[in-house]
Amino acid sequence: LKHWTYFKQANTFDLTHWFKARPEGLDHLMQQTNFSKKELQILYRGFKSECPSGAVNEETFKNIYSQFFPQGDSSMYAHFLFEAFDTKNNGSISFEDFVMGLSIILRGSITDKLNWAFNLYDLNKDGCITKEEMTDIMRSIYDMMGKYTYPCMKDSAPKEHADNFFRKMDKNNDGVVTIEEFLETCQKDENIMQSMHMFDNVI
Ligand SMILES: *[C@@H]1O[C@H](CO)[C@@H](O)[C@H](O)[C@H]1NC(C)=O
Ligand SMILES: *[C@@H]1O[C@H](CO)[C@@H](O)[C@H](O)[C@H]1NC(C)=O
Ligand SMILES: [Ca+2]
Ligand SMILES: [Ca+2]
Repeated sequence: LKHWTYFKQANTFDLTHWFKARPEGLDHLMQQTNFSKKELQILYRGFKSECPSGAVNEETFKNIYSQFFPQGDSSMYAHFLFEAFDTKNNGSISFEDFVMGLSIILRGSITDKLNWAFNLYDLNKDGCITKEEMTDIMRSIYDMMGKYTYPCMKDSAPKEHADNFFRKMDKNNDGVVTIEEFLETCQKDENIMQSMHMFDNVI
């Protein structure tokens, strides 16, 4: 989770500003997330130093992201991730959106995490994952990691990864993976649970 380590290193401390504007803010966030007051303060410090306006737009998000993956092109994956964090779908991630997502990723139950991942992979947010969506996600991850990281990687690798995903997940063979299929397969399959850790490294 190198990104969040980076956020922790940021050094402006300006929590009072944000919470003054919403006195109920801190208690509310402590109830909504699994972060302590101290952790929220550290996260806020980092957030505020990257995004003094108090919200992140997609361009800023992509810029921050690209610093972690200088060897590849992270813009597509950052775009998908942005849409998963931007729960109000209005082009801006507030501090609340940010910590809510982060809490699920870092402190949520397995089911919370899987639901979050499903929503990320479901690019058009229509409730099911198509093979095209999975291929696009895989391609964005390969692009981000950089082609040179995988000397033998073929251009067909993202597609093969997506096909493999579908062979495991699409139980009724109707061409889409639903949340029920996703949860059922993930919870039963040790390998998939392992590969979810790949997700830990790129989020
Ligand atoms: C998005 O919505 C949030 C909360 O409703 C608001 O604070 C923010 O200004 C909005 N951003 C844009 C770009 O409309
Ligand atoms: C907090 O943790 C509990 C237990 O793991 C989980 O059920 C809950 O959904 C989590 N909430 C968030 C927002 O992470
Ligand atoms: Ca979809
Ligand atoms: Ca299906």
